[in-house]
Amino acid sequence: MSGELSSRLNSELGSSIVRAALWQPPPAGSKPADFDVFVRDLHRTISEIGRDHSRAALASSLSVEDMVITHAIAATGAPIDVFMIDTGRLHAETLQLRELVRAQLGIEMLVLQPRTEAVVHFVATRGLNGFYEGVAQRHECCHLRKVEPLERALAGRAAWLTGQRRAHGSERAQLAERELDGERGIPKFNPLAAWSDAAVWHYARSEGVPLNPLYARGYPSIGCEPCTRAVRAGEDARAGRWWWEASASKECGLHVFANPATATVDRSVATPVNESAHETTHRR
Ligand code: ADX
Ligand code: SF4
Repeated sequence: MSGELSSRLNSELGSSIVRAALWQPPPAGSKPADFDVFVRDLHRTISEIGRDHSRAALASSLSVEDMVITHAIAATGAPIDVFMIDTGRLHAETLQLRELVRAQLGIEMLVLQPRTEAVVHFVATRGLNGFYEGVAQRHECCHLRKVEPLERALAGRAAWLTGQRRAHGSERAQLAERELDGERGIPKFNPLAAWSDAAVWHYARSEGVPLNPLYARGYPSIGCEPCTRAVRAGEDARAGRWWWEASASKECGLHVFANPATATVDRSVATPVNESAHETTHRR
C-alpha cells in the first residue's frame, strides 16, 4: 500500500472512530408509538395559542424542536410570530438556517440583536471571550446578548412559546406544557415538553424540516459557538454547553423555571420585537 493511500485510510478510519464516539441523532426508523396523537395535539395547541393570544411568538434557536414548532405554525397557519436572538456569537451553520426557514417553510423570522453599546462595554472591560473567566462574567454576557434582547422580543406579547423538553435534562424534568411566565405575567408554552427524542426527530425527518448540520457532528444542544461543543455518546444532552463550568446548572437566564406546584400540564390552552423593522413575522 502506498504511503499516501495508507495515511488517507488511517485518517478516514480515525475520523469514523471519532464520529462513532460522538453523540448522534436517533437513527431514522419506524414511527414512534402515539406519534399521530402527539402531532394532532401539537397542531391543535398551536392553533389554539394563535387564536387565544394576541401577538404570540415562538422563541427559536433554530434547534430541531424549534424547527418542528415552526413547521407546525406554518402548517396550521396560526398567527404566531417566530423570532431568533442573534447573539453575535452563533455558528454560521445556525445563521444560515434562517434563510431555509424562509425558503422552505415560508416564514420570515424576526431577528433581535444585543445592544451595540452593551457588547462594546463587555468587550472593553472583560475581553471578547471574557465569559470564560467565571460564572458571573458568563451570566453578564448571556444577559446582554440573550436576556435583554428577549425582553424586547416579548414586549407587548400576550404569550410566548419555546422548544424546551423534559428530556433535555434534570433542570427541565418538571417542565410543564403551559407555565405562567411570572416575570411578565403571560403564559409560556412548551408544546414539545413531553416529546421524546425519537418523536421530535421523526417529525423533523418525515416533514423534511431544515436542520442544523451541527447535529450530525455530535452537538445535541446548540447555543453560541464559543460556548458549545460536541459531546460523546451517552453524555448529558447539555454537557457541551458552557462545558468549562463546574456548576450543574446549564442555563443562561432565558428561562426561569416555574414552581412545578403552580405550573399546569393541561393540554388544553383555552385561556387566553425590537431592533428595527422586525415587528411582525411575514409569511410569503
Ligand atoms: S438556553 O437557555 O440553554 O440557551 P436552549 O438552547 O436549551 O436554551 O433552548 C431552549 C429554548 O430557548 C429554545 O427552544 C428556544 O425557545 C429558546 N432559545 C434559546 N436560544 C435562543 C435564541 N438565540 N433565540 C431565540 N430563542 C432561543
Ligand atoms: Fe455570551 Fe456564551 Fe452566553 Fe453566548 S452563550 S451569550 S457567547 S456567554
